[in-house]
Amino acid sequence: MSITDIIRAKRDGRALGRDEIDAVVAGLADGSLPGEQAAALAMAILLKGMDFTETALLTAAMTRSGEVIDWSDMDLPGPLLDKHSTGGIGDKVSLMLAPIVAACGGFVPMVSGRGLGHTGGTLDKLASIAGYHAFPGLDRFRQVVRDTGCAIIGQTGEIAPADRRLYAIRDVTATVESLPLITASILSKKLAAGIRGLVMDIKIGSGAFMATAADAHALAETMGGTAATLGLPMRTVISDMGEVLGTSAGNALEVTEAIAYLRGDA
Ligand code: IUR
Repeated sequence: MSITDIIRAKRDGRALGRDEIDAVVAGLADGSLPGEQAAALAMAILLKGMDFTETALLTAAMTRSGEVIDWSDMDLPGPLLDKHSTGGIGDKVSLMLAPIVAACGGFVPMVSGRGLGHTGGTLDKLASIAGYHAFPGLDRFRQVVRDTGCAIIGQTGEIAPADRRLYAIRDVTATVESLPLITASILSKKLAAGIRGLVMDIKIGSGAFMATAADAHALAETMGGTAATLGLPMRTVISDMGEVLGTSAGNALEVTEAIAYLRGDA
């Protein structure tokens, strides 16, 4: 089986099998898959789609392409949980929710991204704190989650490296919008962080990355079916991003607002 055969199979609408998907992901992670072949396959997936089984196989392979954080030696006295938002202008929920879940006894190892399109990501907001160390290494990440209940970091080279490479290729080949690729990208990072439960907040409206309800429902269905196939408990919320959440929009302003809210000042 050559990579060209795999691209041709997907181009012609055939479902890919485990060996084919594993070969592609291995080549993405070790750099042996040329960018033009990864781009052609991403476009074939965007045009022909993937079923839940293929999307789950892709997600699992991308999860295994790097480190999968093992928490078992820490005997954490609560569940490992996370929430992910597709993002929108003034969406600062992660900054508030991670400490709230920690205060309730959960543990939140959040791997966050930068903004997409016109929306700012959680990592962009945290970067406005002078000295914030967003790439601390996995040992330090684990310690902070154990000691405080939550930590938010960026995607390091250790977490789902196949996703990092594929995302960079999607970004310049007009293939970001593929639902199976979005699903595998988000869920592989969550699974690599070792979580056991996820809330997925899919935003719609003028301040969101996805503008229409139909797109949001389609993503919810793909993510829900894939998470179920992988045995990850997940709930999906579709929520309105037609206006700023809270009172501020802008990275530093949103951090200030979130801190004031958590202190009970707002
Ligand atoms: N966030 C991710 O981590 N991956 C994606 O493909 C998108 C958002 I779109």
